[in-house]
Amino acid sequence: MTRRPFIRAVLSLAAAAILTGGLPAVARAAPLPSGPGTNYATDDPFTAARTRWWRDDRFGMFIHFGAYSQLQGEYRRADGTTCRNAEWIQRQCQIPREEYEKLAAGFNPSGFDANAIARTAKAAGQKYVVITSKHHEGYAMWPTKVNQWNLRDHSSFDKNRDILAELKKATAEQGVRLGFYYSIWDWHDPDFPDPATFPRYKKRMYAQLKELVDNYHPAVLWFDGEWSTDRPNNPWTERDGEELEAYVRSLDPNIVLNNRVGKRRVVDGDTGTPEQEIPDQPVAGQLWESCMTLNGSWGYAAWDHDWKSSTELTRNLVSIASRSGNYLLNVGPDKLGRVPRESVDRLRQMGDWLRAHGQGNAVYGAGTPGVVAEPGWGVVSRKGDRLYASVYQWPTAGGSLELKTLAPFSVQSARVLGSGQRVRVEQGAGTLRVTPTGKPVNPIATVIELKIKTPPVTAPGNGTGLTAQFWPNADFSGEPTVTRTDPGVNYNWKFTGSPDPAIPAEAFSSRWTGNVVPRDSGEYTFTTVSDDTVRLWVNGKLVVDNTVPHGPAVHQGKVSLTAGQRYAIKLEQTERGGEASMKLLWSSPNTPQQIIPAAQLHPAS
Ligand code: H79
Repeated sequence: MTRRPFIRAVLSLAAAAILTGGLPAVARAAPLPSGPGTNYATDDPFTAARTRWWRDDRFGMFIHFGAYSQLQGEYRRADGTTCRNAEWIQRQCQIPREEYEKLAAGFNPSGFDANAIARTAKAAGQKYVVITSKHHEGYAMWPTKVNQWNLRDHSSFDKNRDILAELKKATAEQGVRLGFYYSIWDWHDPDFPDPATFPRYKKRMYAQLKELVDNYHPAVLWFDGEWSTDRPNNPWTERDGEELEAYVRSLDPNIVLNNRVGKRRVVDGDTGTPEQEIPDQPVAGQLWESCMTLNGSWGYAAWDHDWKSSTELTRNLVSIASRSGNYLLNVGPDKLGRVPRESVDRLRQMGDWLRAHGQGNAVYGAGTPGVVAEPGWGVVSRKGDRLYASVYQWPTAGGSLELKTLAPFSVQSARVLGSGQRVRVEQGAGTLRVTPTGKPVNPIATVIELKIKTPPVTAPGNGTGLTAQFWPNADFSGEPTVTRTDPGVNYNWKFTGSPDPAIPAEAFSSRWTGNVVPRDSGEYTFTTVSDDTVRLWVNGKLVVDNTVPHGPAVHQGKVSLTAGQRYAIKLEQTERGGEASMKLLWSSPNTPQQIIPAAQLHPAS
């Protein structure tokens, strides 16, 4: 991205001020990247320094707090009947706008204690907090200058308080990061539902996001409400997502973004967002984070006593970490801003488990084990040369725990965290039998740590990338317009971008050729993220083959490779209109999922 000359920046600022009709201008020091030659994939989130903390931290606190909290989950109509919901209460209970505004005017969360919340997160072992800055109701929880529909200007709350600033300070003091949820869908802004006026809403949304970034420097922006609906209408499109993602990255390139910044796809943002569910294996092509409630509600609901047990919650966290995901676990403060005792207790119990005997090693900085399959009696995570077997069903006396091995390794030592008992380990063909000799340490999960040794990496790699060729047509006809060496295949061209300024965004074809050299031996999974078509050959074998034009799609193929050997590789992609992307990742028992790095790739000779 090149910088505009200063004078043009000043002119564009002035123009923006005129266009927004007195609203805070969306200040742009540089134009947003777009057009042929733009690649929206700024780095590989699986390995980038930017996402390092997020990939290691694994456990965050979600906070749903808004004007809806004032109702505490129940709306009493004039006729005496009641209707129950939490953060969707305005819509689901069809509360008239004027009445909802009247209720919000009485909102006074005087008991909101940022220090207590930050301490609760810390005690739970949660390393980051994501709080709703604005939910679907459109009510801003900070003193935004964009409108009056916010906690300072439309409430009975202390005008001198700013709960997001309080939370920023309190979390920083605890060494916990802070991020913001922001709903694209907005039930309050009259310009939102009409495509004709939607651009005016978008300007206000951009201005609010700039306030959030400039004033609070969030580590995460967690978008939501990006889906299509007609009650009320949501005009948000993939193109809007392309622009918003570029806009947020222009405000602060370090922010971790979820995929609801676009349309919740593998090519949107940095992180996938399974909601109220846990994938049963690592998500292909994208980092991921499961968000879940502690009971059945996001916002506070006085009637919801359906609390999950700390056993279930802790096992969820350990299971998620063993599949290289994060857990964003929600609390909903009541109308005074107080986190329910039941939530605090459960979080505290999770923290107790994580702190005890170093069991947190099974979670923080840990991920999928690679060398063993997930067993039926618990889960196994891995951190470097340690496997952490979190045992949910402890074997009866003399019984053993079986693991199916997926690659060769030896076990150097084994111990039960928090117990001096001996652990017998027998390695068979394709199996590992682990036999503890004593009692489990605790009923949530008892962790067996195995120190392992994998074959040494004999081919660290000295490659530079693949030969890349690009044609300004969708069928590889004629000579390529551009030939170069690409350090990896990590492209998210979306609608406006393309491989090169000389390649038009609407129709092109791409081919990468050369050799791939694995660092170690084993079965490699090649993953492509592509749009509109893809074909991948490894060692002459066609392992991914989809020539039916598609939107952003993930395909996988497996190939057994030997360390240090050169294998011919060829990848083809075509763009036939709309969006385009092409990413090439791999994983193996000892290689976590990532864009295939340049060091393991060699151009065609
Ligand atoms: O912020 C939380 C939820 O309010 C929000 N995302 C999380 C993080 C969310 N929005 N939608 N959904 C979750 C799922 C949508 C469910 C729906 Fe319905 C089914 C919308 C309409 C029917 C649930 C049930 C909401 C209203 C009735």
